Amino acid sequence: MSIFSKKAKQESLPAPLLLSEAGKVHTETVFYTMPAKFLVPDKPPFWTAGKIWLGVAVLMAGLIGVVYWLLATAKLPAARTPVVVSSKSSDVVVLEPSSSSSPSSEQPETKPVDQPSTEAPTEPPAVEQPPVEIPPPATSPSLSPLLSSSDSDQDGLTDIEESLYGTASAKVDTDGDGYTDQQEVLNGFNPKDSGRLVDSGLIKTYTSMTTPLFTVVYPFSWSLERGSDNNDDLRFVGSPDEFISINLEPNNNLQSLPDWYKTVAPDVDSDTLSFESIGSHLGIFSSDRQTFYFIDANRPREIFVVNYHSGTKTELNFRATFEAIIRSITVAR
Ligand SMILES: [Ca+2]
Ligand SMILES: [Ca+2]
Repeated sequence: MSIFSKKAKQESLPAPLLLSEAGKVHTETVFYTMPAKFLVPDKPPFWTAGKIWLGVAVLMAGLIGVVYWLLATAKLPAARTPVVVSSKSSDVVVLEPSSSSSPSSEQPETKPVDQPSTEAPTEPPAVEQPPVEIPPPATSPSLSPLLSSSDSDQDGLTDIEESLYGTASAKVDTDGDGYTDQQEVLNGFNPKDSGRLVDSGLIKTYTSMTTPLFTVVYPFSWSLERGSDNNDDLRFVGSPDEFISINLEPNNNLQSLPDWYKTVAPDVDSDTLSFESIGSHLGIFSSDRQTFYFIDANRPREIFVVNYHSGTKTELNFRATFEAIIRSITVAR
């Protein structure tokens, strides 16, 4: 067979069959040429991408515009409302009736209420206790001294004091030594027997907590109360209604007793003040004679204030004992 015959035979044969890797048979694809006018330009991908980008840009611009519009419309009501209210006279009129009670004044009213309520808890503690501690001087000069209770033998010791010291309420001089019972008690002697009162067992001695030390005696059966462990605020309690107190008031400026006294009782006429000697102490009595003030040379920066608290009593049971306590105060050098 010649070459030409073989070639012709191949041209007449149908498209050859091809075997894929899997062994399946399929027909080879045949491409045909088309006229140029029907051909798609070479730049379709480029134009397609451009259109996409343009579309995306338009869409984004639209979205931005929508978002901006939404935000603008959302803010407008809140921002414009007050403007409209203030501009509309009708709205102002509506507000005025409610403000007839002056809304601007209502708000201030609520605030002050809140402020006092917050200040209230801090203010109540402001309780003035100093006046309670200040010994009651003779703020009313017209106060007249209370009388003493029954004194059967008229020796200056009430019947109650006679029993306190164990003396005879019917005898002026119980031990018959020539001195009355009152004289002996006031001067520190035993009214029942010879010797000193301090050795009789009828009294007790208190020694101060502060210096310079001072001592004071008081009836043995009385109780002692102290203000605190660090000071010498003392109370010698004779009965539920009666006690005698000792307080030391500061006198840092070393004022004279009358000058200091006037600072405590400014209403008192200084002309009515007179010094009296109670034992070795030169001091001033209040007009009711239930408070005695004196300065001891060994503690010049303090005022001794000895007070007889009689409570609701209308007569005094322990006036001699009150004076005896003042006399017994002794300050160490
Ligand atoms: Ca008496
Ligand atoms: Ca006597």
